[in-house]
Formats: sequence, structure tokens, C-alpha cells
Amino acid sequence: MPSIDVCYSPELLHLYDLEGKAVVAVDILRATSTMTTAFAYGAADIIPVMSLEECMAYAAQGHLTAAERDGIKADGFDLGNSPFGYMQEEIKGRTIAITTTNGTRAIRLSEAASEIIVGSFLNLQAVADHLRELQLDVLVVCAGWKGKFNLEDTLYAGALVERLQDAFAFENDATLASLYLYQTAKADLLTFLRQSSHVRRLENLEIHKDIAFCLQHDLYNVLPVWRHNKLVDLKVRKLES
Ligand code: 3SL
Repeated sequence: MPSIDVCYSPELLHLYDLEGKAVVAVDILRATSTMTTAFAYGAADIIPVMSLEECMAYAAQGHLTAAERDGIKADGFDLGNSPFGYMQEEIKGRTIAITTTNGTRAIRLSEAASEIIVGSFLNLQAVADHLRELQLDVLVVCAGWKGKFNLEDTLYAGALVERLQDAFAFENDATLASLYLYQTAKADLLTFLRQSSHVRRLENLEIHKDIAFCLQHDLYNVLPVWRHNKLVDLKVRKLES
């Protein structure tokens, strides 16, 4: 039976061997929820990058650029990091280069894995189904906030573990803790997260509706996976082949 484990911060990745594993990279508020939404609205592919400069360079290739730092859209880029900004015709068929404070970093630091999947509550079941098919050991990599633990990514890890617990072994406290936390909170995630640091940070920036949106389960049948240095929606690729 394959196993499932949870890494609470990219800063802890050195403790894990990614080789041969499937990584689920998650930044619920909001990077991976936003990427999931972008694919749901027809983005062709997404290039997550670490720096603003690298991201901006993609404009010269005719790609859309998106950037966020500390919750705020960076100046000069086409898009920010709100999922609502991606619900538009302009996204369809386009390549989007994106950099965010934590989410894109978690993805890029996972490159040694055999498979990298972008997870969010919005595509929870699509990710769970893919992992069942893959039969690889799984590591959920929580983006956290600037190296520190956060609640919302941990809750997502617990939700994924709950959906996979019949088919994946877990013997570590990180996985158990995420499952227990999710089971405690799942009846009302929004209320549970009210005091969390990033919800408070976003609410101070007057970003309210994104929070409730990103906590919805199974809104999209989208499966962003890392292929040839970018993310593609495997659901669309399968339909095309
Ligand atoms: O840290 C990130 O990658 C972002 O998702 C943070 S924010 O929600 O845009 O503030």
C-alpha cells in the first residue's frame, strides 16, 4: 500500500526524499486555488516562477503575467492572485506566468518528485482520484507563509487524507494531525479559520470573498500537473489524446 505524508512548510522539504513520490503542492489562500480556477476557465498552461523579474520576462513571449507579493498584486503585471481575476474570456487558451509569495515557491522546490500536482479544495476529488491511479507514495507540501506553518494548507492535507485513508498508509504524526484538524473543522471551515493569520491578513487588505470561494470543495474537475517545466490540466490533455 502506498503512503501519504504531510510536509508543513517548504523549509522542511530537506527532511523528505521526493524521488519516486507524488507531491501535492498546496497554497489554499490563494495561489493553488487561483491556478485551479485559471484552468477551469481554459488557461492552456501555467508557468510558476520564483521571482518577479523572471515572471515579467515572459511578457516578451506574449504570455500573460501574474504576480502577488504580501497579498497585493504587483505593479506592471496583467493579473494578481485572486481567483476572480481569472474568470474571464481573456484567459482561454493562454499561457500564464505567475509568481506568488509562497505557492509558486512550494511548487518549484518540489521539482525532484516524480509527479507534482496542484491541489486545492476546489479540485480535491480530481486530485484524490489521480493519486489512487498513480499508486505512488504521496507527500502533501504545504506552502505555509514565509516558511511558517499555516492552518488552511494543513486543513487541505487533512481533507485529502480523509478521502484517501482506505487506500494509503500513514504512520506519521503530521498526517494524523492534519486529519484530526480537518475532522474538527470541516463542518464550518470559514468560521474555524476566522482567527488564522492569513485570513486576518487578507481581511485587512479587504479581500473577503476570495476566502469563502477558496474553501469550496469539488467545484472544478481540473487536474494541474507539472509537465516539461510548466503546469497543464491533465483532464484536458486526456480529452485531447
Ligand atoms: O503566498 C502565496 O503564494 C499567495 O497565495 C498569498 S495571497 O493569498 O495572494 O496573499
